Amino acid sequence: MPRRASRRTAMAKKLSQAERTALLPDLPAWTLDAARDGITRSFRFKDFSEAFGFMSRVALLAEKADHHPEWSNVWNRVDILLTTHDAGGLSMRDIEMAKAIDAL
Ligand code: H2B
Repeated sequence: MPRRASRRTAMAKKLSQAERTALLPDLPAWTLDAARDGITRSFRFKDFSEAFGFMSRVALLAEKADHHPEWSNVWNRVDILLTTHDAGGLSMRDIEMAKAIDAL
């Protein structure tokens, strides 16, 4: 079994309304995307090099967590959407990834 597959214990579950109400205030920079049932944040950097450096650090976090962002980059801007494909929406894995990204 690949190492990263064994790192996840159970399939993530979508967060309940009560869980969202409790958890989202800790992520004030993130916006709920109702259509995708995920959270989004847009980052701006000095230039492409800074933006891509940030993306490299997020990529390392994502591989380690086996949880990957949907994102796009245009020069100094990085737009990120976090949603859990296995759960079909927002899960604790997205909250944890958003906190890890905020901490970079
Ligand atoms: N990333 C996200 N955002 N959601 C997932 O459900 C997901 C993932 N599942 N990264 C992982 C990979 C899964 O496909 C692999 C096989 O573990």
